[in-house]
Amino acid sequence: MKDFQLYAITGETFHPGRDLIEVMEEAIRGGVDIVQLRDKTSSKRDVLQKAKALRELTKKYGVPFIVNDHIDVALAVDADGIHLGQDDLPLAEARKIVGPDKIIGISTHQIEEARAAQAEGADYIGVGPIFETKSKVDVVDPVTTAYIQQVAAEITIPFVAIGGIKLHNVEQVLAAGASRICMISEIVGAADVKAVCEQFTAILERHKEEV
Ligand code: 3NM
Repeated sequence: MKDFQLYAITGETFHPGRDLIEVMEEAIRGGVDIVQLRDKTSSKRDVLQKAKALRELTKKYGVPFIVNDHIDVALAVDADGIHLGQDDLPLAEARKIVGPDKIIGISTHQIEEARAAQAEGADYIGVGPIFETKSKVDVVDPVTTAYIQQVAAEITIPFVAIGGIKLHNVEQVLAAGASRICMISEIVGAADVKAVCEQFTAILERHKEEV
């Protein structure tokens, strides 16, 4: 898969009154290079409509588009991939449905899950929640940057750090060995979405030069 560094997940509760597509376009223009639609509450029809609009947007900018959980929606709009949690369809069954060419990402919260995801053929894994977050219900306790260090030392597929990442703590995440970061609230809840993404992009670029 095409590599990425700044991953934005949708979270409409963080931008009341603002259009989803407008917010995500600002994020992409600020440097977001992969987008995930994550919607745990809307009807399948509404998720499909949002996915269609995001597919069009991401295609326009050449940015990969991932759908969380809804494999049928992902296939219907020809998304680039799907993202699955530990309680969603197992990777092997999902792979049978989407075929060899779609990206499959898996959320992991401990090294055993990371090892399993890699062994089963995940294209990337999520590593988190690094810090406390209110963006995910039933979230496990923060895994801290120690989990990033563990994954960086052992896992060879791309991994992205997630959960409570903010401008003020992102340096800790990068220092622990992550080179890809994923956020909901700090990006889509920002007063100036593009400006925040530009700041993250600059930090990531600076970090790349340092390592
Ligand atoms: N997955 P925010 S943490 C969607 O640990 C999600 O797998 C997590 O939102 C995981 O950037 C999380 O607002 C929420 O903290 C991320």
